Amino acid sequence: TSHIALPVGTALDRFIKRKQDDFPFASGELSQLLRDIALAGKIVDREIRRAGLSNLAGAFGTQNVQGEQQQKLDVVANVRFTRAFKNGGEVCAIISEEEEKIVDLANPNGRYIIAIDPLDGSSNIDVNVSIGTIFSIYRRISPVGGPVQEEDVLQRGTAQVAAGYILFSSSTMLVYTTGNGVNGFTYEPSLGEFFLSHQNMRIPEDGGIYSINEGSYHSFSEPVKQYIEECKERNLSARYIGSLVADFHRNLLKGGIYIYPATKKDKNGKLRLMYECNALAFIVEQAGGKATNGTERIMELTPEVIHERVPFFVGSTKMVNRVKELMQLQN
Ligand code: AHM
Ligand code: MG
Repeated sequence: TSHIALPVGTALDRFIKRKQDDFPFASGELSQLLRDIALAGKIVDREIRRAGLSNLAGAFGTQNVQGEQQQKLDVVANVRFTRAFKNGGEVCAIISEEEEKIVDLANPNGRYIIAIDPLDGSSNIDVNVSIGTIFSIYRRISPVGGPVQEEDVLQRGTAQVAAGYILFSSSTMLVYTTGNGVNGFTYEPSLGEFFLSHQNMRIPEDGGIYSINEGSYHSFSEPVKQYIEECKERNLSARYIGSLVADFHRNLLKGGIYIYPATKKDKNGKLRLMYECNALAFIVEQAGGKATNGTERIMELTPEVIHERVPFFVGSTKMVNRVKELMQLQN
């Protein structure tokens, strides 16, 4: 990371450049890749902002690979990000929540792999609620020049070289880490630039918010139920937008825990290890928090399939530790 702390208000491009200057022997590909993501993010932001007017929102009539209704903006976002990675040339393959299989970008010299949920929380689009993009960046394992292998995309979260999210809300923000802390940038649409607004983000060690879809209470395991009861006894605030990036972002700033546990119906919960959990786990750890599936650290899980789901407990260290303790007592 830079030896000089960059001031709030620094433009994203300059920020990335200054960080790059600290690694004179690095190729600069990762920096370029982050710029590509920011640019695609701006394009998606534009599509979202005009969605209501241009009749873009609404069911697209097809379903994504998880069998859910796919909204038109998901498709748009998927196309925009894919195109940015294809044209940028640094990425050889993508795995996306919107694609059943690995997408080989025919950039055989690309040294990076992307795992992305192009637009998470898409059921919220029609009702004008915040949505987000989540991404992880990995270095490919197989030799450059050859075909992409499964081992390239099925890496553990600990292998991420960078991860981030874009939150499309009352303002649009890009938050990312390259393993040296977390920084947040706010988009200024009239200038078309992201500016550093949240320097070296840290999640409070303990928090006053718990976020879970409590409607499914009766299908949670006993330790999860017990943890919820404890939250109530402590008079914590219940906050659940139902849009992962927005719920995560609020808890990151204010301190709290987000839980999507196993339910009777979904033994592994709902969220995807590769597109949602690993990236947020990397960010939360870099901000001083924790992420677990109840027993193990999210980033140490070995993925078996690209669309794998996993129970997810993420947020302030004390809160995650407590729910983990309850889970372990039961086992
Ligand atoms: P999606 O990837 O299909 O958009 O679903 C993920 C979303 C998350 O944003 C959110 O946290 C969760 O699903 C909400 O699920 P539920 O409605 O079951 O509480
Ligand atoms: Mg999603």
